[in-house]
Amino acid sequence: MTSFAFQSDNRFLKVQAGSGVSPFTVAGIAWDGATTNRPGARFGPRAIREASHMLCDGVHPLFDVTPEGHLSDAGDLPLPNTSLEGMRAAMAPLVDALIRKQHMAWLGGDHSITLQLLRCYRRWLGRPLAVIHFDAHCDTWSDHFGEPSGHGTWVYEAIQEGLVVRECFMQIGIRSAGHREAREYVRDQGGLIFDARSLRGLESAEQLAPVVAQMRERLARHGQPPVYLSLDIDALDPAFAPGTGTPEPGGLTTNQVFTLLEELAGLPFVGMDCVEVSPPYDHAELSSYAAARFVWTYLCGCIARGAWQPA
Ligand SMILES: [Mn+2]
Repeated sequence: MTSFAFQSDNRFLKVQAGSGVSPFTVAGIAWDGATTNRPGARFGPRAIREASHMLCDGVHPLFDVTPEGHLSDAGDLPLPNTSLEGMRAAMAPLVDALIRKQHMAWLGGDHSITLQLLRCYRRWLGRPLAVIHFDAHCDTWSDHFGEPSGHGTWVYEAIQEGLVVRECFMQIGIRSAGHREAREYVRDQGGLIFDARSLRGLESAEQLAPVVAQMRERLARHGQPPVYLSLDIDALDPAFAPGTGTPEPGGLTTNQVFTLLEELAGLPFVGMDCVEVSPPYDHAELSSYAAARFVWTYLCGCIARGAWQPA
């Protein structure tokens, strides 16, 4: 497979290269062929890795751990730069092999990658997943401007395909314009939506405690399914993350996301992705730094409080 210029040979936190050598592994999915507005998320993995180097010798201030010694970087998946279908077909066996060996954190890429990731996890785990989904957009559209699939359809498709526990699909930060049918789809299916409006002014652990409690209660009530975290950087307000393809003012603060990631640590997470970082539209690398620190926080939370590991 050709290695494209935008693919990264850098490593997250400068950890060792490779897979199957540590309990946690990062991999990039440098593909942005399904973006609606501004492209550039194919450069995301490279920029997030670069930004992560700020954290190389860092011990997390809350979790008191460092991913060093727990983490490796498998590089960017060698994917064709062709159609969405072609990319997903090439992605499937690579993802299947990686998730069997270690707990993965995926660096996007646009949000269309998440559908194929969920298909692989669903097949591997043999049961539907809970999803915690940070995003400005509901991603529940039933078509992508005439195409069956894109970066704004994966939630609809994941629910339709039975990849997820409907009642345990939980969205945070939603505020995009759209018809009621799409906006309320997850709630209509039994899931939870904490839209950006309802989260205004809630930032500390105390203020967000009712949100966290509701999420934990929902998971407990449905047999504590394995949890997948999908974090679209555009959940943040463009003031905090301008480098993204479809920015929506009125979003979350970085502190709101950090508080939620910290308070949700210890859930049976099986993996995560951080998507839609588009470095060409970034300023002062704000979005890449936020993304790197979110991934780092997730990994430190998993190391300190426990998470799912392949048997
Ligand atoms: Mn989005």
